[in-house]
Amino acid sequence: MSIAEKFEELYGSAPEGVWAAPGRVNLIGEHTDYNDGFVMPFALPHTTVAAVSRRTDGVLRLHSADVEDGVVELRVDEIAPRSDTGWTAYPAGVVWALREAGHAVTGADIHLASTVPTGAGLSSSAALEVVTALALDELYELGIERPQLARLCQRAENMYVGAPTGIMDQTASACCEDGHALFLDTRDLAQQQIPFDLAAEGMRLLVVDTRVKHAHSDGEYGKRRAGCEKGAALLGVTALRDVAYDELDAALERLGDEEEVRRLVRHIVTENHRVERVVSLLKAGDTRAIGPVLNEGHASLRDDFRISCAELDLVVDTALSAGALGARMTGGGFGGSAIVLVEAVDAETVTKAVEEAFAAAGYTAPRVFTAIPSAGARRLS
Ligand code: GAF
Repeated sequence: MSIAEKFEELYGSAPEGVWAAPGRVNLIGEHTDYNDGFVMPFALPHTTVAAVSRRTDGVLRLHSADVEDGVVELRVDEIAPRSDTGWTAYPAGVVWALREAGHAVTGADIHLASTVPTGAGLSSSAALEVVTALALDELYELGIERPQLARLCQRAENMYVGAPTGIMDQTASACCEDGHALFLDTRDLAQQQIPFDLAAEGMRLLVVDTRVKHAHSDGEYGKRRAGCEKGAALLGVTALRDVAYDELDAALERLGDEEEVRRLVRHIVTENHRVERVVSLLKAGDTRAIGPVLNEGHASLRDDFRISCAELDLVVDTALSAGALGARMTGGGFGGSAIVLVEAVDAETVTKAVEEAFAAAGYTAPRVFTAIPSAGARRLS
């Protein structure tokens, strides 16, 4: 049954439209987005699809093919931050954020279905938020530009769901383009679409989902964010983005014995520099040379930011020993996925090596797939 047919079965008439928004992989630039820094995600072919119709009676009905909740019914004038905790918080949070921004959204019937793996660090939450926001933006003719739509979705996640995340995932889902990675300056949301077609160059980027579930609303993400903000305050800057790479040593010295803050600052400043290096290498057509930069990024997340885990480290170490060009964890950390850059001819060997290492360690078998840079959110029908 198609998503539109399911909508009709649930709600008694055909949807006004069907939209899709993708999950993402981040190539480089981790935890820099709440430090006004640089990120470089690209959209996956995996999407969350929403069939949607407007309502005028203040009722919001939500249904997902992926959970067994049945139809959840809410009232748009009663939904409030932190009032629900399950999957419905994401679409309801978007309705709340739109209304709070002054947009007259008077209700909706929504049916969702997703192929974005959940808890895998691939932004299933952002896909859910962005598809809801785009559908309502178009149906209610709100005329919100994509970057601002992403901001509203981030607000829903921060205020309504209660996860203190940055702007990367929602912007990736809303703004990425087929065959490109998105170089985003999270300070002013300036974007550059960078051509990223590994297949044409005989390479592949593998995503290895460790199956270790992670969440952003628990304390560790927030602790890193608070530590970065403390670092910026101690250094007298608006955000760690303002610490230039060649001023890093001096900045670390000024932080004295604040050892934990020093490590966080070192990661953010070097990571912003790594994004700029990857952008330069890709623009120069020197794609293979990004491999070592990815490796440095992983070491920094593991040793300085301390958000890796044994399973992610095993993917990276095994893949590199088996001949990968570069590898690192991607996304928020504490589980989720790693990315592995390989020559296409080595993809199978590297995949097998990782699978065998997981089996030998007694870990749940990882899910491995090739990431194809795909289109951002769009209307399907
Ligand atoms: C998660 C967050 F949602 C993003 O905003 C970003 O901070 C990322 O972790 C780490 O780079 O995906």
